[in-house]
Amino acid sequence: MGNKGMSADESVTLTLQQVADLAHAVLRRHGLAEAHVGPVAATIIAGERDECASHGVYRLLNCVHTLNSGKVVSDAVPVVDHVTPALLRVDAAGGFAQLAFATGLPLLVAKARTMGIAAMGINRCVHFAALWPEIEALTDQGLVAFACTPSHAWVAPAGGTSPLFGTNPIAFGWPRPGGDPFVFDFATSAVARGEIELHRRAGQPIPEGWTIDAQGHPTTDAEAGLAGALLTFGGHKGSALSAMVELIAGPLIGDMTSAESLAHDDGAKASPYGGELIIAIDPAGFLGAAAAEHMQRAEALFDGITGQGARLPSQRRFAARRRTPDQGCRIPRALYEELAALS
Ligand code: NDP
Ligand code: PYC
Repeated sequence: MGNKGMSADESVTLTLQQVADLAHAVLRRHGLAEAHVGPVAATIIAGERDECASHGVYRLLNCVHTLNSGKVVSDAVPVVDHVTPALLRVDAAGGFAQLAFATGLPLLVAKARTMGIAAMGINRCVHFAALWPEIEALTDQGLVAFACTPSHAWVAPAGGTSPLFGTNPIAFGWPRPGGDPFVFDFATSAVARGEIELHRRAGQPIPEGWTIDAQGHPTTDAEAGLAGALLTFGGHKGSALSAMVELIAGPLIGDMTSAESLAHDDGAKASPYGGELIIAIDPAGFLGAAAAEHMQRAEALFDGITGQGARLPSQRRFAARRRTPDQGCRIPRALYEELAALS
């Protein structure tokens, strides 16, 4: 759900600078340490710039709630552990994931270049953000990237009716010569929970197939769906992918599943807590000097998609990114007023 359908009365338009000022002011006002303010705000500003409303300034409400409920360490100092030549861990020490990611990024890139492939496990982090900013940080370096993280147990496995999985996003990026990277980033639930929350705030019904209510019946009522369970995308296929995220960004890196994250939350309704797995692959690892030639060959695949009128994932986002610096970002007036009061 974007913010495009709103009337002028229902929305305010902010410049990107105003979005940035608002994000910084809200985070500082609620005690987030200066080292975290920039990285956390950056993902929120990027979300608004790319018209990803579920992970733009709306997320400031979750940040403030998580800070106020003591469920994030506001001044955590991430610690990097060089595990093997191809593996590193970053202990986020209970802080937001963004600073931990930024702290580990240079070593992840260096290891991927040396080993051809490298993986970074982030542990003990609070994760509320979209994954594509992290993916783009790697494709910007010419690396192929994958990332995933569990969240809170909000999603029923296919065939079941009780929340067990998180909304568990998976994201992938492929660097492209001279253009925007190929990036997809989506929840393994039918939709991110944040999207349903936006529908609830706007008093709008949700499409069939997103949720079931607490009695296990399909519902288009956002409130009832949030109180019940989200469904996975693609039935058993999304369900298996969601289980994979639980495993490889949970027990495999010694961190929490979504059910454990929700238990740790203990009713606070703060952002999810646990781990994230990021994998970086250097095309030169397999291909050496032939990397450029084969990356160029991959372009035929993208041409084959767009050539038949289909669009690439992230194409909408990149178009928004080119537009918002001039046109600004439209934000629901009620949300803006709530955030302005928090700043
Ligand atoms: P969507 O279902 O909207 O899917 C998003 C992805 O699909 C984007 O890459 C999008 O590109 C692409 N896409 C959408 N429509 C099309 C189309 N018609 N053709 C081609 N590609 C398309 O998003 P979700 O609700 O599943 O997730 C939204 C965000 O929520 C993600 O960024 C995710 O990381 C985040 N999230 C974070 C969680 C966390 O725990 N940290 C948990 C769950 C979600 P485009 O952007 O260009 O439209
Ligand atoms: O929208 O599902 C979601 C979500 C969970 C954590 C961050 N976003």
